[in-house]
Amino acid sequence: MSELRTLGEFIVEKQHDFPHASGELSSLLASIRLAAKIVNREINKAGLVDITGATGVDNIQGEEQQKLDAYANDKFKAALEARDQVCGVASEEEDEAVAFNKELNKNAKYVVLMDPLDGSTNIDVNVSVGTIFSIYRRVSEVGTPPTEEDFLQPGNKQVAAGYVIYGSSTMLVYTTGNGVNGFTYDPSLGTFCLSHENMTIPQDGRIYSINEGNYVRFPTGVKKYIKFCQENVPEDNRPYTSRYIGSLVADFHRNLLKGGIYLYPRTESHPKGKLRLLYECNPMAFLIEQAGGIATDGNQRIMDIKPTELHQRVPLFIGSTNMVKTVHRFLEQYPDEE
Ligand code: AHM
Ligand code: MG
Repeated sequence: MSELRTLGEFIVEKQHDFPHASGELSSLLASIRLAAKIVNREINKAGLVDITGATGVDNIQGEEQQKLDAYANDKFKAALEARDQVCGVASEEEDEAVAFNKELNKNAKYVVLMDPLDGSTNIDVNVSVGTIFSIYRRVSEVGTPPTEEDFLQPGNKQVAAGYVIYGSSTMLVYTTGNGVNGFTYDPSLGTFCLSHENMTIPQDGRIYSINEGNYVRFPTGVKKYIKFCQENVPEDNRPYTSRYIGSLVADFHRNLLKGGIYLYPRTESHPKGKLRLLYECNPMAFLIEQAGGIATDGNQRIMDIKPTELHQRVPLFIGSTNMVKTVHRFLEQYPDEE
């Protein structure tokens, strides 16, 4: 790891990748970096102060909101609103998209979509959680409030996406469409330092990540794929291994480094899958493609799906290219009646 290259410097160094947006995107990423540090500080105190547990409020999707969910949402929103690049955000924790109305945000060109604290049910048990973000250029006219159209763009229009993983160390991993780079937080310096340059995912992997508790409710093709992993040995002669943390960010991060596949298919209780297209699937799909992998809903490329609603859910198959392709073969071979 090079302590000599900080995230801030790296962003500025790379800003020529954006001829029409040089300083703006850099400043936007700086607000995400700042909010990540604040949330990281708070997460590290979990257990010491009264910040774990539920708020007693459910979010729009009927899921119990955790105190840190609400905290992270507020901090990311505030950091983005405090600068003049973002005209509005959509968040997993907000019912509707939020338009920033301050004079400062009037001429902003970007919208941000985020899952401020992914995997938050893991906080109380000291397991890794994360923040996922996705950045788009608005399509509506600058100077007017953002519209639904700005937030419902397909993933292939993302200009940047990334995540922060609050794990055994805290990392920020992002892409602006020119590869994926990872930065590890050094708390003694208060700085993210470049630690994982130009991250790529192996084409083949050995890890499959899926909530097998839902096995009987999976589509037949997915069941067959799981059996395939259990009964076969990859060419390198080391058997497949099952790893599931239940924090998408953490499962994704491990698979990105080691090679693997993460699957969240439709189930009886979640007939469209559980994960949200805009806050979770699209940003992760952008990252995985930039790292040389693929992401689909079992049928089509995640980033080509035209969103119809903010909190839309889709099945997700994401990771090493050859593993996702193998799942597809099983899904085609064993189609279920819908
Ligand atoms: P969340 O955004 O409400 O935390 O839900 C998303 C999480 C993912 O991080 C994780 O992979 C998945 O839900 C786990 O779901 P399940 O418990 O159904 O396996
Ligand atoms: Mg989530």
